Amino acid sequence: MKPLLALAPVLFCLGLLSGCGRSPAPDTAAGPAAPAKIKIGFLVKQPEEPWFQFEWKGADAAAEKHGFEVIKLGVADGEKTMSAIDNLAVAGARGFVICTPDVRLGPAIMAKANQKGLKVFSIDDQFVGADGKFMTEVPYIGMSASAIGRSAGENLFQEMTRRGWSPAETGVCVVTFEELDTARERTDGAIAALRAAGLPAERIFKAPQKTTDIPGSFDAVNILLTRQPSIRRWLVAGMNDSAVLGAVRAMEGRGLGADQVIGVGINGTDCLDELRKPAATGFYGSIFVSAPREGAKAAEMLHAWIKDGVTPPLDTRESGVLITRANFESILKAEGILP
Ligand code: FCA
Repeated sequence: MKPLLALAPVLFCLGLLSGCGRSPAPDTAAGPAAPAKIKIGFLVKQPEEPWFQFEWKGADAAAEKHGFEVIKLGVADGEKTMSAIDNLAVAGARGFVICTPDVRLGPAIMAKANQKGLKVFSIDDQFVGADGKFMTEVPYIGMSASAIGRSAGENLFQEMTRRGWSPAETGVCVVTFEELDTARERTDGAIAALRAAGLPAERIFKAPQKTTDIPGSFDAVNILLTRQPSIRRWLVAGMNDSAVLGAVRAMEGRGLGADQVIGVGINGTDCLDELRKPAATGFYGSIFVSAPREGAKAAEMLHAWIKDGVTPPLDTRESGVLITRANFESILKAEGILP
């Protein structure tokens, strides 16, 4: 083991967590010390993405309300995930919520958590077992991925019809990340809705992204646009806002702007700066799902499981609603996302 890595739990313990490893304060003359708060971890694969920051916000609000503590950590890969679980155990956490960086880590995460006596609640990206099937025995909360994808497709078609574009002169760019089930279910849903609305299969083009961020989508869509230079009107779908934002940027690079591009993302949290731009862009809207609500629910269910032995439901799904430049502020204010 690298020396720094070996020191990591100790540094983590000393630096990040006050009270770590200490026994509860002794009773004082003023009365017995308050019982130590239950601690849970909340590990996310992409802490730089606003979606996950909003999940953390929701978890913090739940912790405040119910009197527990949340240790928030980014886990970009398998190694970081495994050491984060060790660190949580050292810090006295009793369980954790996790959006794993790789769904195939599910069995390894469960083995490590069981060894440390930690309860696990999975969020967004459902664990996949060695047999390739979802690990449905691990409690999970996430999007109704197919329905939300279909909603993106339906809204794309509606806006295309409103603009009077014909299917024959329109291309559909679907930014895909099919190795992740929730992503594939969303983009398959969008394609199914567009096919059902009458878009011909040969006008639908997949752009597979290598990484699930804006640069990953930008690169994938540039390849598609080089192959299809004659298409000058595009509908854009993808697994989340970042996928659609990368596509919109790539299209702008080819001179295709708000009049030629209709993009509908998913999440509704990672497009706020885009929707606030003074002039419209090709990013028309997003299917908003409440990240704070998901984060809060996951944290609350895990806390109740630890504290009172309330077994959480194994599968909880959240639905979504379209936001656009016209309505995002009022919807997100009502949801508590915007002040
Ligand atoms: C995945 C995506 C996130 C978000 C989440 C619900 O983890 O990477 O952007 O859409 O599902």
